[in-house]
Amino acid sequence: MSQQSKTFIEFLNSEKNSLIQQDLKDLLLDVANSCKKISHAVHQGALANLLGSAGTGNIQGETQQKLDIFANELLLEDHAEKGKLAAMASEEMDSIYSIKEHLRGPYLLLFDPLDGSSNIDVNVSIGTIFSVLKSSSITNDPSEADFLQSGKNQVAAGYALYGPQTIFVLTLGHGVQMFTMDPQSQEFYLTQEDVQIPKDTKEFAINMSNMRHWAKPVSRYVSECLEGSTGPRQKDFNMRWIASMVADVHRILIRGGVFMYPWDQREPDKPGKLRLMYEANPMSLLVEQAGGVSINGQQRILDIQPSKLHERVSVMLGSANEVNLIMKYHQSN
Ligand code: P6P
Repeated sequence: MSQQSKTFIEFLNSEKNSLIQQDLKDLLLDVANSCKKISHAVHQGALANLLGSAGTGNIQGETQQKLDIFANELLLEDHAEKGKLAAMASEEMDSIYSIKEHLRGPYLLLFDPLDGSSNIDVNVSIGTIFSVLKSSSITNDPSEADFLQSGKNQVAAGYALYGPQTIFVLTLGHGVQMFTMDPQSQEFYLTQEDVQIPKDTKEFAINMSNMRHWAKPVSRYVSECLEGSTGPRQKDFNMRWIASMVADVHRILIRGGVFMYPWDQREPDKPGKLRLMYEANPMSLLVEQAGGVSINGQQRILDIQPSKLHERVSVMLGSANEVNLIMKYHQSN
C-alpha cells in the first residue's frame, strides 16, 4: 500500500472533516470495524460453518441465512454499549433495538446487515448497508417514530462491499469517498475521493424476469434500451443484474449506469421490493452526493416521508441524464 494514502481514521480526523462531531466520527470508525469482522466471516464461508439457511424467517418474509443473523448480531453487540446511539434498526429485526438509558448517545443507526444474501452460497459479492440519523431525544425511550425521518436528514450513509476487495464507501454529506481494506493489515485506506457518477451511460440493471409485470414507463424505458442503435435512443446498451444492490450500486458509482427495482403488479399493494430506510435512503444519499439521481418514479427518494420502519419503495437510481429520462416517462404516462 502506497504510504501516502490516508487511513480511515486519518481521513475522519483530516481538515475536511473538522466540523464533523467527534461522536459521529467514533460511530463511523466502529461501523467500519464491524464491517471488517463481517468481511472476515464472509470470506471464511463454509470453513466457519456460516453458509446456508438459518432455518428462520424475518419480517420481510425472507428466509434468513446464517450470515444474515451473524452480521446482525455482530452489529448489535458492537454498538449497544459504545455510548453513540439511542437505538438501532435492522432489516432482520421486526422492531427497533433500544439502548439502555445510561448508555445512550445522539444517533440512530439503521442497517441491512447483509444485503444480497441469496448470493452468499454462490460466492458472489454481498455487502452491509448503513444509515445514520440524529435522534430527536436521548433522554426518553426512543421509539419507532424517532426513525421515521426522510432520507435527506441522514448525517452519514454508506456500505461495505465484500467482493474481490473489501471496500468501505461513505458519505458525510460532502461527497463520496471509497476505502479499500489491505488484506494483510486489515486497515482501510482512502483509495477514491469525491466519486462522480458519469451523467450518461450505456448500461442498465434490472431483473428482466419481471418484465411482464412492470408499469408502462419502465417497460418503455427498458424496451428503448433493448432497441439500441436501431431505436429512439440511437445507441446500444449493456445489461447487468447481480442481485446484490450493494454490488450493482458500486458499479454505478464507479462507471455510471442505472439500477431499477421498480413497483410491479406481482404485489400491487407494495410500492416495491426494496426497503426505504436501510437500503434506498443510504444508497440514494450516496448516489446524489456523487452527482447522480434517485427517484421512486414520482419523487426524489430522499424527500419521501416514511410512515413505517420497514416501508418498501420503488427504486430507480444512477446516471443523472438517464434517471431524469425515466422520470420524464413517468410524468408523461
Ligand atoms: P431479485 C437482495 O435480496 C435485494 O434486496 C437487493 O440487494 C437486490 O438488488 C434485490 O434484492 C434482488 O432481487 O428479485 O432480483 O432476487
